[in-house]
Amino acid sequence: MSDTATHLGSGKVRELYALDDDRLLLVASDRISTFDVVHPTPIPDKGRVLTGLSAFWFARTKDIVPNHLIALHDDGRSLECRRLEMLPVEVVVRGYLTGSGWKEYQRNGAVCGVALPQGLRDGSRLEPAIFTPATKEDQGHDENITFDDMCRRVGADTSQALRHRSLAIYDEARARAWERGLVLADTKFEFGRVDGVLTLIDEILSPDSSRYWGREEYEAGRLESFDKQFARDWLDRSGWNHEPPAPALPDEVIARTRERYLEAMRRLTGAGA
Ligand code: PZK
Repeated sequence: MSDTATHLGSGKVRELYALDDDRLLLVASDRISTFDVVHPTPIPDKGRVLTGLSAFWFARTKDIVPNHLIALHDDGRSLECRRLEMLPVEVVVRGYLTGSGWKEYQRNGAVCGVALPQGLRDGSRLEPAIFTPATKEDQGHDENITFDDMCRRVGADTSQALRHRSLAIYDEARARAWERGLVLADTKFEFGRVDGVLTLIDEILSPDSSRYWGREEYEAGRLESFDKQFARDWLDRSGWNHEPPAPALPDEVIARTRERYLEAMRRLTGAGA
């Protein structure tokens, strides 16, 4: 990294630096969070896997929507990107009903104002996938909003363009993931604008910005995080109450979790199509 980079902020597991007025550096650490709490023990190679996957998907989707990526740095875990004006919404595309979408559906029969058929279950595949925007909250969890709410915040034309492009990227990624033994349940995108051009930013289609399940497990009826399930299972057995501080993970759990990240990378980016 440049000696003169200015630290702009920290996410739970990432750091953001300004290189100059026009360029940022997004650095993914090896830190892992579960139940929203960061663990004291890193997962070796996790930052490199997330950054590599994000760069892979930026390259494969650039014809659907331009993105902020300038270069993947030699350390493998830093992305140099264009600094631009962020839109004040995040967008989630869901091709499977689970998590907060499943909760909302059980209450309302709809998610973010999108009505869904009756009788769906946790994990039901959605065809077509649904576009579910949310506000970005400084503290606490992002709040789901309807498409009309989104239009009031960022404009109707922008909202329609983001919906169309987000769904197109998701469809492409879901199809590839499925062929390669993964279920891309849902994923979050953030966008910015530069000279009026909508541009995809942040990291995309990584296991931290997306929910990936194993296809084999899914087809057997199990909705298990492809990457974090070993850690979650061990934590459940440990009796941890999900309050900070998070316990250190044992070496065996670290090694198996690391292997899952590497396997996700191999499946999604590896040779054979
Ligand atoms: C930007 N974040 C989130 C990420 C953090 C915070 N291309 C861009 N232009 C301007 N701003 C951002 C981006 C991007 N990407 C992203 N905050 C601002 C974030 C990682 C660590 F602390």
